Amino acid sequence: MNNFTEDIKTYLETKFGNSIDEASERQVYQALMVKTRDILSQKRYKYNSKLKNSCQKQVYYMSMEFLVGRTLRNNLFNLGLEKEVRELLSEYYFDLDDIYAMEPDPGLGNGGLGRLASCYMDAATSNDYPITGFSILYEFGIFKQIIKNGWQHEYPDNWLDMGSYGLVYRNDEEVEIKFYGKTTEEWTEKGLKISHKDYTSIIAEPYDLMISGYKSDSVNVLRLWKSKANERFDIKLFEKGEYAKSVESEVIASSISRLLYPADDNDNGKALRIKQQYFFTSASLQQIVRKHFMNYNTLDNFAEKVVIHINDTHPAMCIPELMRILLDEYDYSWEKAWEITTNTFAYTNHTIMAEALEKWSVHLFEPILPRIYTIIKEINNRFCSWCNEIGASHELETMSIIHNNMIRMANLCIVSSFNVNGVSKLHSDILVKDTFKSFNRIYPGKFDNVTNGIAHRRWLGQSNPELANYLNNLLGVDFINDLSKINKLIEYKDNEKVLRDLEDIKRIKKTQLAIYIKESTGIKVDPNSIFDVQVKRLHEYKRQLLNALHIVYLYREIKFNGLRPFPRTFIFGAKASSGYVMAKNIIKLICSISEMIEADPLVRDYIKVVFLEDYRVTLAEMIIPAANISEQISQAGKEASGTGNMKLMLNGAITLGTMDGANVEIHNAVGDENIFIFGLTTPEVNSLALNGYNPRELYLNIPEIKDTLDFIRIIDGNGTNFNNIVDYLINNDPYMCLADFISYIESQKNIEKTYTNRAKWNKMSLVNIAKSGIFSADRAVEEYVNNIWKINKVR
Ligand code: 26V
Repeated sequence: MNNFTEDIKTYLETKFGNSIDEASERQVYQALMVKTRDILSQKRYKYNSKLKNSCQKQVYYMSMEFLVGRTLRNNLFNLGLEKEVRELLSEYYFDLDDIYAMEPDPGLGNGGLGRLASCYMDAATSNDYPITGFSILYEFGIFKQIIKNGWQHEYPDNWLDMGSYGLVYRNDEEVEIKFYGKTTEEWTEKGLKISHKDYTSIIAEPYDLMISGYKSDSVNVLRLWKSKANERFDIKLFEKGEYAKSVESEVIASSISRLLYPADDNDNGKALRIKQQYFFTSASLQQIVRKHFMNYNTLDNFAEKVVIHINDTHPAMCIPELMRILLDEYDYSWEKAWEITTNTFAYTNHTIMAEALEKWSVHLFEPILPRIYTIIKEINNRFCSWCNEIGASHELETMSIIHNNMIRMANLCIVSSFNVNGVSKLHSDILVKDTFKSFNRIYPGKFDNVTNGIAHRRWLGQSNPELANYLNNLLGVDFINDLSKINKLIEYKDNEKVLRDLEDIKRIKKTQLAIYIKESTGIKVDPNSIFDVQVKRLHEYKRQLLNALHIVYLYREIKFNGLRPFPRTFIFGAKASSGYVMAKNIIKLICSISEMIEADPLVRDYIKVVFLEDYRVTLAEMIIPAANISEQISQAGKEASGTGNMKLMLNGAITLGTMDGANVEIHNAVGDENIFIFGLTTPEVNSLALNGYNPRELYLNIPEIKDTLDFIRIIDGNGTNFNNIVDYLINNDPYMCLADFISYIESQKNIEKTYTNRAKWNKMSLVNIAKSGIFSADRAVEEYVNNIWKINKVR
């Protein structure tokens, strides 16, 4: 540690010519970022040599998204350096928390899928598993959301200006990626050779982000690829007189890693998205194969030493890319290449929402990636013939990879992977019984489940140190190392003092959040009120609208029917895809309800609505520890798992949820009496849809629904009205908000009643914390390791 202190001082002196007491916060920030990265690089070097010597199997985790969150606090926490650094800085009147706050939150993802990838990198590293993440170094991460007059506006997130200090540029490992052009076949002495001509050449530059493990010697890497034009290639073209073409590489290169697509619903017709996908999968695969060949001088044992995990279908082009490399660059036969490929890949499905299941039009795809397209076509031809042989041809309508001139990426992944998993028990069941049931018939045993998990070291250890320290002292077990030990807390479920202490800690976190809310929205909220939290992407299926309907219902009850409820603060955080009109209208509605309440001297003493702008990892770390209620109210069967539900539970919030995704498993863990479950179940939703769902009838026959919807028509959004939303609910209501409305408000009443019995509430909260052990990412990673990856720890 002395060394680290000295290193910081030396850096400040040599880099800025300042002693630490002359340094600015900005300089101290930079020094800490760079020096922490250097420690990790050094540790990485040792870890790497162990890894090399052991010749063990490794995992490569492919994901278009990693929501890493701020890195400095995470790294200092993991390295056990936080306390010392804090002391050093305070000697010179710096506050470490202010320094932390200078780091941009790298928003290289949209939501749960990207955050999950980061939780798994953290957990696998803390448990000493060899894993490398691959993604894109987006110049602009997910947009910054600003709410103006209730409407979402998007601004670029230029995170690299302050965020690049943690990255290591590895210019020794650049690779070339080829787009467009045409392929030709030539007979050579080695047989039929495919060559790719007249292509546009792009260079992928690797930047490494070190991932530290908690109290461990392991340092894994998240490799982020940045695109740049291939200058050598340009000059050649230029010399050949193809001036226009020489600029093409520049144009494509400058766009590929420019921005993260800020959508998690569909990418129909986006050529740039195809290029992004191929760019990072090709770069990663080329590097993996090259490294393997250098180590073993053969690729025959590739699948024994390498497992490549595909996080949703976005990296699916890994599959034809590995085939291409094996066939065209290493002269493998189709059969041998296919055997290696199908033993290498494992695929996780994260959604059954039809819009989000990726499909590419052949017309768009083929010109961009001519060779990759012919390989996919051949995979499909062989798959279809095989289905004919086994008598499954009648199911090709759903199973074939190319259908109606569209390439169905999930089908490609299922056919080509040795394992396919869903992300919660319910979701995995739906995959085999419904979405992919034909595949399950022809590939028995290929499908399984790994319920998601969260990095509790971040979501409790770092974001709620008050609770973490308290539990540490109380339980005397290292649950930060092993979350299953948190179960010991259950022994205190009737201990009044412990229950009161937990309530006090919650109050501290609520007070901290209340200060932030005041600063950011101007709304003064009471930490004694119930903090009712719904934070997640804005989607119709997640039903933020149902939550809003309940608030309007309460508003009316207070205003017109004399209801005097226990005070409640409804807290929302949600980004909408930039082109998602309904989602943006729902944000506007929530903000307008908030204003309406604030303008009403009677109602505002009982309920408050705050919409916190720019929901992101850093904000989640502030909101989640302060929550009393965790709203997980998606239509049953739609939320694959959810992971916010787990983070909130771990921090003592009680779930108000449908039987959807991992809520089902939370319900199982805590028991019926420690959760609020409402609404239709998945089979009920399905049969209602089948028999014809009629929301208008509900509107006409149920006064609570009618009054609420009629009232929404007269809410004034500063010139905007919400008739469109009301009409949508009455005429269509695709996610059945109205069908679940009465059940939802009943549960909400029950919550209020329960909350006023503080002892009972606190006990429920304690049980939730105590039972959260199974939702640790350590458990999930262990399941991936044992059931799918079959890898060992680095020793
Ligand atoms: C889909 C698409 C579609 C094309 C446009 C870009 C894009 C970007 C992301 C996605 C991902 C959609 C799937 C997804 O986010 N699933 C979520 O995964 C979480 C982790 O498993 C899970 O907890 C959530 O329930 C699930 O919605």
